[in-house]
Amino acid sequence: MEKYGYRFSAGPWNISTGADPFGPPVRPEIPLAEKFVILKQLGFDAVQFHDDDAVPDLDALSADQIRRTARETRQKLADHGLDAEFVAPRLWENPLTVDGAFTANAPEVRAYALERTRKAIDIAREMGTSLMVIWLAREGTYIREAKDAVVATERLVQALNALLEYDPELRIAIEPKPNEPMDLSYIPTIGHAIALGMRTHAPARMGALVESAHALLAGLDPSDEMAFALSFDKLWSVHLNDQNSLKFDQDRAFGTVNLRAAFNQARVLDRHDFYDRGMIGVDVKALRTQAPEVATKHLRNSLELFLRLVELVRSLDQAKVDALIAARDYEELDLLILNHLIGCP
Ligand code: XLS
Ligand code: MG
Repeated sequence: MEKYGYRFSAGPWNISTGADPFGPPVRPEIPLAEKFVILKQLGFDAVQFHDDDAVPDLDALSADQIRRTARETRQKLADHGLDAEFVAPRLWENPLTVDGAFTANAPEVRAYALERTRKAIDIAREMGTSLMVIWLAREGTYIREAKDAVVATERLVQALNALLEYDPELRIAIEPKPNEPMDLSYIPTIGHAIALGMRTHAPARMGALVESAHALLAGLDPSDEMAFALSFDKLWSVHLNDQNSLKFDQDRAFGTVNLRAAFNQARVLDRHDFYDRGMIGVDVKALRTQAPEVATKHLRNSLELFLRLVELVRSLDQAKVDALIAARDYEELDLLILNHLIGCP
């Protein structure tokens, strides 16, 4: 498969048992090493990790044990010809962080969050990556009066500063999301993420990750969110996926709901040399209805569709586009794009 210089990544959580808030697993759990085999076969180059994907139960382990397990995971990864793209601290599952991690009102919870993230940084280092993605899952509120949003923002800056200090090589990409699990989150969009990074003492080491579905949940166009980050040179990774209107975070396979929006994401990335800037990460869930033996096709489809869309981006008659823009004939441009997408000459 021609990959046009792109490198692809996915997380082990993207091969899942199909459990949801309303029902138990419907497919067997697949061991990590087998997931590596599957991802490699599907054409992926790298794996994204939550800290505990790489080192299970890390809260119960010593610093030495954590490093040793991380090294073992890295070896398994290398045995399958894969790299680690990033490590993300899973700060939303421990009962301690029920009301937030870095922005929790309780000081002991904020201390835990920092401690846990430092462990995730140690893991990243052992895994051979300097990139950490932070998804601020529970940094927000259900009840607006429950936290002071100005204080919460300060706390986020302080936490980021402490992490940047802990490892002078570390680069942090914030993955914004407007809601879920919280009703309202503090860093809902890419603009917030970039602004927050600029408040730290090492803004050059602060970047962002745009997830298509998260932008859609914020009512925004994912390609514009990517474009904004690209213009600041802050788009360090993406989570391509799709979302069928404003509901729970669906993580549908890339392009399966809105093909034109997917085309525009591929277009902004390809026109701005993203193949030289970062990896094409996907964050996609197999449908719960998918039978176990075929429950990786969402990954295959996302990767293949991205590459097909890159071909369509490159074969678009740009001279025609420019002429229509010059004539301000945007309705004709509309039809040109639609015809191009459905393969009508
Ligand atoms: C959830 C997020 C999560 C992050 C990684 O909505 O997308 O999967 O990507 O922690
Ligand atoms: Mg994501």
